[in-house]
Amino acid sequence: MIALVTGFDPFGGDAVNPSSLAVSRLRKNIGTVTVVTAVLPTSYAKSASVLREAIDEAKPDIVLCVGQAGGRTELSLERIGINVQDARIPDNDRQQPIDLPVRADGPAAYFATLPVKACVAEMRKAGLPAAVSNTAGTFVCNHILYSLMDIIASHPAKMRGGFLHIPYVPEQAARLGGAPSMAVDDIVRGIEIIVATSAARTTDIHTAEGRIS
Ligand code: PCA
Repeated sequence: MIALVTGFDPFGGDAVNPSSLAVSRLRKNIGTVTVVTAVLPTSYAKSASVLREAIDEAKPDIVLCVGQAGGRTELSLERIGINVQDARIPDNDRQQPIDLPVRADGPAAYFATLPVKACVAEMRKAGLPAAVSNTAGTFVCNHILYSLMDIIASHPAKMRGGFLHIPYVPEQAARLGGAPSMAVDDIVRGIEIIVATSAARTTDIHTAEGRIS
């Protein structure tokens, strides 16, 4: 089995993006899964075509895209990507789409097809703070989750996909005063657990993970 795991390059004035830091430290083999990695540009215009190329090259069974969500306290495995682009800040191409769809004629949303609740349960068992998230926001990460599931929907090969939002790393939080953070080694462990759990099972568990907000 092959897993493609992607990170993003730094954006919004940050010197690093913990997602690409963590992805570069992944083991090349997790159990029987071969791990292939790529870094996507934080760009509405370019990220999906770079992802598409990486998918066509790696021919993965599982795709996990990872991105930074500064301010979050947990490893947040996303349930859904929506057909909305509404940027709070410009992306790395200085583009700031507001109230535009990801794909004009596309469905309103796509669900991730990784077993998100089982993955969250396994991360917690390993002592990592983790949660199912019901919004990936409306910036490039949501764009790429939606685009990933849109690519998968029409791709001739069968694969499953999902998206993980991760907190700042301590080096970023040290400069921000009061922001939550997580050590990159813990983020790496979380990603490896998601890959292993997704490879081991195709169905999810039905635990209560609903939230009021
Ligand atoms: N986080 C951004 C885009 C790139 C990244 O790492 C987001 O949450 O949309």
